[in-house]
Amino acid sequence: SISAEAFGQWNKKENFQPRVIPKNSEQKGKIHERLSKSFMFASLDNKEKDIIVDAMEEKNFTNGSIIIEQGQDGNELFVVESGKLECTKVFKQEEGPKFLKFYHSGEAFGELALLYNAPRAATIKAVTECKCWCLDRGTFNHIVKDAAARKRERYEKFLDGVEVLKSVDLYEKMQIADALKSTSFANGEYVIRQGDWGDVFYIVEEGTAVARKGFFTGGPEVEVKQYGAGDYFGELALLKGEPRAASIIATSQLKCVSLNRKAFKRMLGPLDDILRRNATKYTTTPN
Ligand code: 1OR
Repeated sequence: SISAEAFGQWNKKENFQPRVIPKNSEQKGKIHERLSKSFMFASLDNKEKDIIVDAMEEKNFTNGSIIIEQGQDGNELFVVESGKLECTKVFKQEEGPKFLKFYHSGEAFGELALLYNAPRAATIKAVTECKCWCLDRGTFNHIVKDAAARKRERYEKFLDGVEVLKSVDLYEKMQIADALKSTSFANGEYVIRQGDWGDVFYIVEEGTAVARKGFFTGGPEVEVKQYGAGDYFGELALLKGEPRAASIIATSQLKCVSLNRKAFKRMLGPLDDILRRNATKYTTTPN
């Protein structure tokens, strides 16, 4: 039998009629492209993406318009098509607004009020003429919200404990969470093979692994490093555009979260210096 509550949930989903705002195929193509660049939408399947595309409404703003005002209720999320917007926040009334960041084409804003049913956490103002795609709360709730909120919740504590992300603020960590994929490996399995081309960066979520390196072609692999929860690997190939410099092998049941090259560049770009500095500590001779 099915509980009343579960039935209610299911019933609500079945009855949901997402809004459909007519668009030509060029507009649809543009939105698809923007969605694929926004980590919150990138993991949706094609059918879900189509629903989002249909529900999006084009909105144009003149330079100087306030699109979101801190403290107000919010019912829409925006994806930037073109133009530049500025995000500011008042932390203390007496100090006035502080600049947080700019938004450009492909980026989304206004997600917090929808994810957490909270007032707008910051103000967003157009600083050029802007075109945005705007998604209503109903469609967001039905298609994106649960999965996104679960993912953020699941990774919040973990990412907070990752040493290399110490300088990254919580808001940005939650965007990293949107982009993370989780992968498991058996004891003894190769996660990375020296010499391969690689596009993925890993952080150990649970378990252990080692790095082994062959110092001449066909020579034996020597263990050069050990990894546990919170440690990362796979950054060198992404930083330097070179083949994998070592093999990484699971030494227990291993669970990792990973970022692809695009997400790595965008989310961890600001950590470039730290990652490069840390990499100079890798031993260059067998020990
Ligand atoms: P919203 O629905 O609250 C304002 O409307 C939007 O500003 C918010 O969603 C985000 O999309 C965007 N803190 C709060 N909101 C932010 C922040 C932010 N950055 C962008 N928004 N930061 C933390 C400040 C302590 C991030 C700073 C990089």
